[in-house]
Amino acid sequence: MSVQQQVDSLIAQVLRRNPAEPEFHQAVREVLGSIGPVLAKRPELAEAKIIERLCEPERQVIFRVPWEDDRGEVHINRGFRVEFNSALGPYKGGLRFHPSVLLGTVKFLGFEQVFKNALTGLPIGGAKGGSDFDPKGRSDREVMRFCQSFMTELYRHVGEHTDVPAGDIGVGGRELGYLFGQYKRITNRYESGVLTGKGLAYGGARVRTEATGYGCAFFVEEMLCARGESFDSKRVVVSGSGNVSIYTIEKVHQLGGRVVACSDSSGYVVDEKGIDLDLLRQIKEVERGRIGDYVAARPDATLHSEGSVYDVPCDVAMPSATHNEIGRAEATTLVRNGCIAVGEGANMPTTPEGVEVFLQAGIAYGPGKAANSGGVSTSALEMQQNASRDSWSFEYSEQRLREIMTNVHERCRATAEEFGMPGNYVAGANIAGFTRVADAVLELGLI
Ligand code: NDP
Ligand code: 2IT
Repeated sequence: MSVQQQVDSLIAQVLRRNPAEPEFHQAVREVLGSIGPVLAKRPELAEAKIIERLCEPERQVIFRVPWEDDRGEVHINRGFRVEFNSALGPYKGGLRFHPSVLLGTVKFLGFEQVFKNALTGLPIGGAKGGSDFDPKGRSDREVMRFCQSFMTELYRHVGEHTDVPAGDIGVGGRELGYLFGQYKRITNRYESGVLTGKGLAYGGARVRTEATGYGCAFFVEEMLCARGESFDSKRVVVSGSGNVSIYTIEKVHQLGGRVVACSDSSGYVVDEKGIDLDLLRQIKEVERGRIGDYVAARPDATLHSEGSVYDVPCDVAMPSATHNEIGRAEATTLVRNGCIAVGEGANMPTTPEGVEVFLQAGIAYGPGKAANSGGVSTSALEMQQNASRDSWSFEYSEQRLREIMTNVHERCRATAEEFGMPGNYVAGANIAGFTRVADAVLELGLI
């Protein structure tokens, strides 16, 4: 069988064994689509069934999460934790609370996380979890009751040496606080290392909150620099207006770019003077409001509820909301409007058709598993600080993050070049991540 036939047959097997999980299929196709050259060089990987092992989670936990709202009505949600691979370290990855969450969503994110975490070079395995709970419009007390119920089951499966969750969509500082409080209460252990993204008051690490957005900006800066460019005076469009978006905007502004648009699920705003970050943070972090509130306070800005944020002409696009937000049409518009770089703060925000448009156009395209790896990397730094009961300064933590992003960029760049695809960060990230985790799996024997 040729390598291509081997890959096709492996993909067909994943599709057959995991029906009705389109995002998981997409993520598997994306990684397997890049690793043919490695399989050709190293037949021992296929012999040891490394791909089959990487496509099968080590453990999948699904549980009922009952809770009561402020009016006394009972709700039943579903909780997930997919522990994908622990060859490189304890399972590590975020929790997503969003009504769209299904098992296939969590599997795609967990699969992606394995290779992302491997790419960072840090000692962390891959996992993801979450629930179809919708925190939007819920009171703090409702969110607390939900988190307590969620942790009442999850606590059995996590631990500083076992599985270390963090935040993702719908899970930020507030939720992690409630989750940690309940874990501590049930286990009677002050085990800081069981979660990352914690508040600074109870064992959190400086820069973790900012890390994904900052790291993505650093990664894009590296890609621009490799082409003799910089953020200086660049027009930037960021999708979303949550944790990743806010700190992407902050760092892009510090690096000399101007973010002219951002969004949420209700629409997007354009502010030619540059997004006012203090205002955005007040609306999103403090008031938990909608993007339209921004325009009410900034008369020069405009609100758009039709079309896409990618209709706004820009030099750099940084998708930071959710998966599959950029299809062929959005990618084509971006390229046509002169976009030269895309850095993915979100996980899998671009469809395969969109990726093809970017690669064909030859723009600098940084896929999520490379560009957004600053978040989980800083989580690993939080684990390191917790294990040594230490707490680093903001400056030192940011410097570590910057070094990590430079290294991730260099690993992707050099790997793409080694395999004859210079400038292709998709191939570079997938091959480098895959090789590191595959080598570890091989050495651990048949487990
Ligand atoms: P938040 O919950 O803080 O923000 C999410 C943002 O994306 C909101 O503006 C939200 O709008 C928007 N959004 C979410 N789902 C949809 C949807 N289905 N359609 C349109 N807009 C949507 O999440 P984060 O900022 O933490 O996460 C954003 C992305 O970054 C995700 O893809 C996540 O997986 C990825 N990521 C996060 C990391 C982290 O450390 N937090 C690390 C690496 C990647 P609305 O409020 O209207 O729903
Ligand atoms: O997708 C991701 O990398 C995250 N949501 C962060 C995971 C983590 O463990 O910090």
